[in-house]
Amino acid sequence: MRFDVVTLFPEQFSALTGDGVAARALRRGIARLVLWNPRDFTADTHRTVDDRPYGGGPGMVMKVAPLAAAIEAARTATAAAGIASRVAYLSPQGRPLDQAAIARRSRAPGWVLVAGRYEGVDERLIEGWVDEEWSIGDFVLSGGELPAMLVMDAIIRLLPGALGHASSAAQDSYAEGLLDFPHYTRPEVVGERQVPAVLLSGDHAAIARWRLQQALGRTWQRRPDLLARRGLSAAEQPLLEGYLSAHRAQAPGSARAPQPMPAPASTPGPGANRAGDLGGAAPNLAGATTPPGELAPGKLAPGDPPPEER
Ligand code: 9D3
Repeated sequence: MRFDVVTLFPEQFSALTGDGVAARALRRGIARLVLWNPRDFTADTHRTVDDRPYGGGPGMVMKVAPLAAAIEAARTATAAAGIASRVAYLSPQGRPLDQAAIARRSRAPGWVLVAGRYEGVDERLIEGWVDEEWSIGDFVLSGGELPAMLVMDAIIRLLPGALGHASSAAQDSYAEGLLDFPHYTRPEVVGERQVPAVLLSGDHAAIARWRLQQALGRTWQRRPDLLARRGLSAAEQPLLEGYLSAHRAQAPGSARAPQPMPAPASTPGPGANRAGDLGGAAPNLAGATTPPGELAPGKLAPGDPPPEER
C-alpha cells in the first residue's frame, strides 16, 4: 500500500521509518511512504504557507494554494503509478477513527494524508481537495503529523507479511471488539502474585475459555461501549456472569484495583486474574446484555451515520 503524506514537517516521519514494525514493512516494500512538503509548492520568496485568519483571532491558517498544489502533485504521482487514492485530512473535526475504518483503508491501494499545522487549513481546501476527514480522538494535539504516523502504523501492521507471525486478529476472530485478556510470563510468582492456575494446567480448552472470560469481563468493566456495539453470544453470557460474580465477591478496595476506571461502576471490583472466575454463582444481570449507563444502541445521534465518504 502506498501512502502519500502532505506535511510541513517531513523530518518527523523518521519516527515511523526509523525502526519498528512499520519501518521494516516500508524497507521490505510491503508499504511505501512518499512525503510532500507544501513549502516546496510555494512561488513567493518567503515560501509562505500560512496567513492570518479572515475575521481576526489568534494563530495562523494554512493557505489553500501550496496545500492544493502538494495534494495534486501527490495524486498525479499516485495515478501515474496506477494507484487509486482518496485524500484524507486529519483534524479534530474529523470522524473518530476506529479499527473498522483502519481495516477498510488497509485494503485500499493508496491513501493521501494531509497533516495540518497552526489553527488548521482554509475551509475551501477541505471542500475542494479533501474526500474525508478523520480525528484520532478527543484531545488537542499541535498538528496532524503524529496522527498521520499513527494511522499508517495501524494500517501497516494489518498488511500481509508486515508482522512476523500470523495475525492474532485472524486467530481469535471471536475476540474482535473486545479488550485483550491479561498476559503472564516467567517467573510463576512475583512477590505475592501467582500466575492464574488455569494457565499452568495444560488444559487448552479451559485456558481459551478463561481468556475469553477475562476479555469479556474487562471489556464490560472498562469499555461498556465496545461490548454494547459487539453484543454477547449465548455462550459468552454465562462466562461474563461468572467473571462478574467472582469480582463482586471480592472485597472492594482490597488489594489491586488496576487503575481507576471512570465508569460503568455498577460492577466494580478490583483486579482480574482469579482462578475462581470460572463458573461461580449466577450474578443478577437482570437480563442485561449491555452494561449499565449504556446509551440505547441503534438510535440516531447527531451526525450519525457519519458521512465517511464524500
Ligand atoms: C488549540 C487550537 N484549537 C483551537 C481552539 C484548534 C486546533 C487546531 C489544530 C486543535 C488542534 C489542532 C491540531 N490537531 C490536529 O492536527 C489533529 C488532531 C487533534 O488535535 N486531535 C485529534 N485528532 C487529530 S487529527 C489532527
